[in-house]
Amino acid sequence: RHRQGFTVFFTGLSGAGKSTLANALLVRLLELGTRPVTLLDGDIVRKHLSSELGFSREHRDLNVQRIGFVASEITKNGGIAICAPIAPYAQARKTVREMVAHYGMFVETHVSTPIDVCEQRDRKGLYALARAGKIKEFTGVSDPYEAPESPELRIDTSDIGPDEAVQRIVLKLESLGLI
Ligand code: GGZ
Repeated sequence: RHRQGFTVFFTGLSGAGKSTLANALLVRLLELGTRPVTLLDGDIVRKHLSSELGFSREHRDLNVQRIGFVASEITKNGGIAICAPIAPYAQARKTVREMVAHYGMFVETHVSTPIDVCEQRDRKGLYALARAGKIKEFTGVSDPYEAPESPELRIDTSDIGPDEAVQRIVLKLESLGLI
């Protein structure tokens, strides 16, 4: 049982709640203990794997590709990868999906919290800086976000809290026979 690995890939705007959900899901999956779990959070990857990259389309795509490669290796070896980059471009997400799907399920989860909510939260003050023109190419302000058309899951964190969101993801993983 549970021999096959899988990847949960969160995508959404800055401040949408990707990291919060990814961390809560990590805790839950570790409790279940079915497989080793690896979290590839956006800022951790940026620090340790993509420190030379900026936020042009090319650099974002390369960043997302690297995350996808690591996730596919984890999936190949029977583990669980949880990824949480913005990943604004549909084509890059599709490439990652194909890379992972070769070895196990790719559960794309769109964290669809509307931009006005993200901007009202503005926990790191980045939206204010972006509006003031002090951060260029900021997703949702001066750079695109291509929302997924048919993700496995869509979660708006202005509707539900992290516990309920994690419960929904767990139910999805159960219905897919993954846990
Ligand atoms: C978007 C930016 C930018 C720009 C810095 N656009 O909320 P955060 O702060 O902690 O997470 C965001 C993070 C985005 O990095 P990712 O690797 O997830 O992006 S991508 O998937 O597109 O490669 C944000 C911060 O970096 N940040 N400048 N211009 N977010």
